[in-house]
Amino acid sequence: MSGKGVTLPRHLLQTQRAQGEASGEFTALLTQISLACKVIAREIGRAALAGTLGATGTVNVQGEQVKKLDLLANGIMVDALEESGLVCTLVSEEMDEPLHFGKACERAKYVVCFDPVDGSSNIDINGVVGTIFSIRRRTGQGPEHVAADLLQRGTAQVAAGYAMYGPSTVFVYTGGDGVNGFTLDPTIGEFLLSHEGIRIPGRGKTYSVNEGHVHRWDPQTRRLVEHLRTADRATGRPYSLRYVGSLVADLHRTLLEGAIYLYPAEGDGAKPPAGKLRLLYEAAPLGFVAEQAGGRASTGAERILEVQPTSPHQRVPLLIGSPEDVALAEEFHQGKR
Ligand code: P6P
Repeated sequence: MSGKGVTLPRHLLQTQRAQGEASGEFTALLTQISLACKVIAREIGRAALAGTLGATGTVNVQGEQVKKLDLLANGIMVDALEESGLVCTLVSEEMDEPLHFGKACERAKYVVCFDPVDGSSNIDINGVVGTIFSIRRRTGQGPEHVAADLLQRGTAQVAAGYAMYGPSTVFVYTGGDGVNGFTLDPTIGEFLLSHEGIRIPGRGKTYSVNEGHVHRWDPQTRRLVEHLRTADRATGRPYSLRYVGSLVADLHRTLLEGAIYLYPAEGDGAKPPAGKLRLLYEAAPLGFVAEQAGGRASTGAERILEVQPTSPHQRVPLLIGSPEDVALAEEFHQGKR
């Protein structure tokens, strides 16, 4: 699937020209995000030697342990996006409030939502982690644009993707015209096209979920997982369980091999069941990528890209992957099986 040395900037320019996008600002923004991901990859690669592993001792707006690399990567993304001059507002998992670049807001066209290091619980054990980003266009000028800009449905995304820091560093994105993957060639510091036109298989052979949480699931989710685990040669079951605990790693495998990743609503009896994953900078961007690769992304009840956000750090349940597998999961979720 090699792209014969096509760099990300060259691919962006070719795609933009084909789509008649003359401004070059979209290309510049994606290139700037990819630069930030290269710097994050470098920091992750040397963290054990630079003393940047481990936790900061603080918790984020989600109440989760913040790792040193979470903050380092967040700063790298903020600096890169501010330097671009193309972004008005940022939403990050690591920032309680949206960040507005006052001067840039006078002319910048874009809003970027991102998770600088997703799966950071894997960092200290040298596991795979990733950066997830989502790009939307601003809807208006002036202070009232904040809510309108940030709380747009996933269908308003103009681009989305992720970097995956694994045995190789991969950059996967969609601009609404299919999904392409690039692999970092560290000898030249460029992302080269390596996975052109990614298409997800109609169904897979694995399911990806944290089975240790089975006691928090609703009965429909338990029945779905039991169904997937039950041997039935005619329907290619049982599926195998694959769960990294890093959404980008689990999604990337699902995208390339087919299958389903699910993080269902979880309840502990005290509070109503709720999702864990964040809509603006996890579910919506990956849902855009999945759909553009021929897959699906759902809360179980509705298409992820149609969910109307109500707050920047809103969480949702997520079923994402092969269209047939997600459709099956929805049937269980909706009590049709
Ligand atoms: P659990 C990481 O915190 C994350 O947001 C995703 O990357 C990952 O899939 C999920 O949460 C893991 O959550 O509850 O299984 O540890």
